[in-house]
Amino acid sequence: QMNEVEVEAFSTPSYACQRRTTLDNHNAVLTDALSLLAENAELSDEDGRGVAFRRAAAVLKSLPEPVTGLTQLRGLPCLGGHSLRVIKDVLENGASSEAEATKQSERFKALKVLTGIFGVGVKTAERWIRDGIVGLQQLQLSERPLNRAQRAGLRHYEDLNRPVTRAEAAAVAAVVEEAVAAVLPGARTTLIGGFRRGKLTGHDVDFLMTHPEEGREAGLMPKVVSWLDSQGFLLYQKTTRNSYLEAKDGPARPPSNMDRFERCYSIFKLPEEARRGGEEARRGAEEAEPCSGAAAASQVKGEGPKPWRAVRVDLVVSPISQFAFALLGWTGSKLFERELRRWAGHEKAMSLSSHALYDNKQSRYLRASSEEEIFAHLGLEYVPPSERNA
Ligand code: DCP
Ligand code: MG
Repeated sequence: QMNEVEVEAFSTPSYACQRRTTLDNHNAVLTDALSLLAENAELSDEDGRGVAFRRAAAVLKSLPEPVTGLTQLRGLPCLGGHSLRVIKDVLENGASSEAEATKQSERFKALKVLTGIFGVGVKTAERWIRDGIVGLQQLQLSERPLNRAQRAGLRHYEDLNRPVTRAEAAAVAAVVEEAVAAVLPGARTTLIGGFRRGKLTGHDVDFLMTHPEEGREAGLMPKVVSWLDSQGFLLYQKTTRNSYLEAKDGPARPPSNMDRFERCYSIFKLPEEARRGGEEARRGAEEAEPCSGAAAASQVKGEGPKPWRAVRVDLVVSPISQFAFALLGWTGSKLFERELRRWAGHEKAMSLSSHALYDNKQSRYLRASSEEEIFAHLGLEYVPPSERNA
């Protein structure tokens, strides 16, 4: 009996936005298993189950120490029966048999490969799998009609499935900043998404652009895109329109994740010298003079690696009046965002979007010019980006 009380139970608040979750995860083996099952559920059109696994993983990510026994988890929120069975399995056997079986399953493997193509969603992947297409070669041989995004996705499959590093993100940032400065002096560019949270790698690089004078941001996106295109930086781009109009007395948004900012989904062609960074590239050119001729010649002959890589880049534009909401809404993590909206709705009778915060009781919008103010409106302690890694 004495032994059982020795290990103290953890305790934690139930919404991820009430917790501080750094990248320092002490329970990676457990959260990897739960995240894999979440991913499988999402790929199987079982979003409810997916969220349940994501919430369970997020609770474990926020713990200050590794979990060693199930008794420590008593009283923790978001740990349902299924998640607890997975955790028990890992604690007792070193791995989750369900996660391992999922990883090995032909269906999961095929869904991963096919949805790994930019422009291919679960529905399309499932249709292809039903027709016996489970890999890239089969897809190419099948001569399925592919849309422009999917053709680009297939062409750059390898690059786009290789994690983007911080150095590469910085190189992309330099290009985007140059574009913005060229087309609208005074406009501001902010790195958002995972890299703003301090992640070392990402699947893409996300940017938010605005101008300190309301309205001056209008038309910025097409100008930036055409500058980038004219400089040869774009392998693919699709811009979507801003259709957000603030209702006079309605809720902030219909219950949807889709954002109505002017947004650009793109694939950048990032030159090797930009990836190495301006400074280093310059030094390299001075010191390596004798070799550079040979390197150039081998490239002309089609030898050696290609001197660039494809990188997924998302650009978003917001008017300055919505900037804080956009910044908060696009910094993530996805679960942190979902939990913020759930907290706002369920605990505060407010609706939060990447555009605004609406108070349903007061029937009015709550203004904010910083993330800190939004947390305050929501009655939450401020959580900095590096601690939003739920
Ligand atoms: N976002 C969101 N809901 C979505 C899509 C995006 O809340 N359906 C927000 C939260 C994300 C941010 O936008 O953090 C950027 O989306 P990404 O898919 O790029 O996710 P991350 O940048 O966090 O991770 P990574 O790019 O490393 O996969
Ligand atoms: Mg990202």
